[in-house]
Amino acid sequence: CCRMKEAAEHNMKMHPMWQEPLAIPGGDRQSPIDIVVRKSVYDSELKPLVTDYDPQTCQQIWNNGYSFLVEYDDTTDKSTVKGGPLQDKYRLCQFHFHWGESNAWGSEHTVDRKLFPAELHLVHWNSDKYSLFEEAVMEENGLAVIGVFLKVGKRHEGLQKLVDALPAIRHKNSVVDFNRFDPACLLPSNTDDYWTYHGSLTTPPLTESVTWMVMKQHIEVSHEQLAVFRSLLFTSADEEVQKGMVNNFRVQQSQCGRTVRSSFS
Ligand code: SG5
Ligand code: ZN
Repeated sequence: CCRMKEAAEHNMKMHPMWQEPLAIPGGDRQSPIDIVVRKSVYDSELKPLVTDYDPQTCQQIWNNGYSFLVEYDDTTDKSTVKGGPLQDKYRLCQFHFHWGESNAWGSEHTVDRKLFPAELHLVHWNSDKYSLFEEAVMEENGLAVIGVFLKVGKRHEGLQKLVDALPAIRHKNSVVDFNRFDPACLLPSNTDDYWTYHGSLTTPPLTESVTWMVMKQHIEVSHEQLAVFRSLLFTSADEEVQKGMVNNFRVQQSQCGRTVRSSFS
């Protein structure tokens, strides 16, 4: 664990967004990790995930200098996930992606060390137990994140509406209205098969409050669509030296004795 923690600290110091010194939490439940398929444990109690998203809750898309986030109105239970490994109902607040400068890497999680060119994260917070994201983010079972791997292949129709909005938020801190986007269109056709484990946020505050649910099935997007992700910038319009937004993933963290469970055998 310790060596991985050092590596993570090094990675954070180098990070464009993570410029301040950060208190790292305990460190034995950090994300992302490599999912070792033959070490994952099939759990027949793991139910299918139930997502119920209302596209009307989609509000805006913004470049936060690390990724682009599609944000949802989370003041009511209109867009939620339950089931799977979850005891409670969790509300969608945003989704975002991590990607590489080339198609050879970019994902945060890996499967048997296999890297994917990008990874989607749908971030939800426990609205049965907490009343705000900010409250849930500190707590055990506070957050639930669905991870979906992206592979390069044919163009993804659902993703294109998003891709078309990206030129308007090229620079850090730019925001535009973005409405009626159904995040369900980005899920693979089979959401019954997934891996789950207890982990953390992969960006500050790195809190160990996340139930991760990583889909076994990937989605396909075109090289051209990923190229538009890569045309975004880490930097704001007034900065002299502009930096392309690529490789916005955290280094892998140690398993530290955790078990990854699978919903499928
Ligand atoms: C938290 O973690 C952060 C996100 C961050 C994800 O949800 O939220 C907060 O800290 C809100 C107070 O950051 C923001 O929303 C910026 C305000 O997402 C990103 O920075 C985009 C990558 C990271 O979640 S993750 O563990 O699924 N990668
Ligand atoms: Zn993420």
